[in-house]
Amino acid sequence: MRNFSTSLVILAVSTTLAHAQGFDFLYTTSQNEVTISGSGGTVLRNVHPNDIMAMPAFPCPQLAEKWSPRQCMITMAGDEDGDDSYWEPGLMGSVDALITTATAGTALVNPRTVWYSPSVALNTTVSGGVGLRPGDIGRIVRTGAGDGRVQHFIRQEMINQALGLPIATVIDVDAAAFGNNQGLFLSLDTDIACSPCGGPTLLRDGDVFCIPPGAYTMTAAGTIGAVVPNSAVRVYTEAQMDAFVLNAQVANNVGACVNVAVDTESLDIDFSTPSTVAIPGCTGTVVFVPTLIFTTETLTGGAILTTAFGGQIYNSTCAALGTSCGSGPTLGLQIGLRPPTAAMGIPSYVNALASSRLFTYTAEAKQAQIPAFTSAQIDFNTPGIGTWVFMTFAPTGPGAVAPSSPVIWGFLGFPDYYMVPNFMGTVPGGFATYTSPAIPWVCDLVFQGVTITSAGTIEASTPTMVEVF
Ligand SMILES: [Ca+2]
Ligand SMILES: [Ca+2]
Ligand SMILES: [Ca+2]
Repeated sequence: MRNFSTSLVILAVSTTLAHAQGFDFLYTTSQNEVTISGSGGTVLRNVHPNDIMAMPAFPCPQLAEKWSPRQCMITMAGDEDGDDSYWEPGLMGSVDALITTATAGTALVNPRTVWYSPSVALNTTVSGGVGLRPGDIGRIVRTGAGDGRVQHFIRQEMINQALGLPIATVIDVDAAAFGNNQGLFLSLDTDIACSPCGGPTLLRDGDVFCIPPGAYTMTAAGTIGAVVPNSAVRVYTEAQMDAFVLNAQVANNVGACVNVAVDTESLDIDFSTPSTVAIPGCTGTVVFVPTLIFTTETLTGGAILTTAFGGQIYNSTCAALGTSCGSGPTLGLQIGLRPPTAAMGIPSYVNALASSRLFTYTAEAKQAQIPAFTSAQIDFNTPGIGTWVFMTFAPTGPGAVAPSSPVIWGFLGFPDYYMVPNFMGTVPGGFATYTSPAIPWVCDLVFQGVTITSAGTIEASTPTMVEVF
């Protein structure tokens, strides 16, 4: 053990953190997919719509691995539906919108600091309050009241106010981008008659609208505290989004040319093309619309487009993130996912997207529920040369949630550890599986890894749970 620990430190400091030019991306898929890397044969290869994926800018061609597995969300959320089981594979349905409030390309984000919108509401047994609804953008946090609480970046009620809708209207945010000085750009999942800036409007699911910087106030916590009623500005109609898609001349997963948007599914600010379009806002103001990266429901194969130059396939640091119309299907390889066949791309469209600078360190139980007297197996994706594996017992019973505490020495990875950790063993870096001794009790367990980075920091992996029945 001493030997392992010593070599871990020495070898870890001899490697360098990748400081890449260009942007790393977080994204989600609309369907189950598989990583092109195969993720070392671990369960981390199996991608679900409630897993958040990381696609680093380098190396080329780009790979994608899980960054926030659904097991991380499940651990953070606790037994949110009060059924006395932590394991909820369909938690939140899908992550259908993602934003980071850190300056893209500079600050690191983690699963506690990104903001997201679900397609299915997080239940409120643990969180209390309104929870995290499809019309909200928020995250699962620990507060003074405990773990499994929800912090909102913006609430459904405020979006309704900005759109001139009755505040209790049920909506589903399915695309979002935010810039500190640019505003909050959104798209909804269904058409709705509303009254934003400019009066009565049939807002389409393909439309993109903005709550401009002058129309909201930020709280000290960096969330939106209030909005001006009827202040939302439709910045692109669905017809304009159709035109961007058509102009991009991109193929879908069967090689057909895509010429309509149907439903705008993800948005991000395109910092690589920093031009803006000025459009009239309310009360004599002007809204400056940055170039937007976007995806639509029609972009099976996972192509990613930009509004730059009237609509183009977005170019990452490595390649165009889509196949040009007439050159075969968009396969999914361009976003690090494995196509079902050489001639057919992934069925997913990209469902949420946010550029950031990423650190990936994940854990996921091979099986979330195991019988007593069997071993738990935990798959790790470790940056650096090894992981110390820790385990703790989680509270049991309806509405239980595992208590976490800040990792005060970490800067890059998951910011919390689950109490009280017991050291279990080690696994090598990269993809590796930890196998526990047979567990002779009925219990709920949280597993988490710890590693030392090349920067000399001690970092924690995302947590994962195992229920022993
Ligand atoms: Ca449950
Ligand atoms: Ca949503
Ligand atoms: Ca939409």
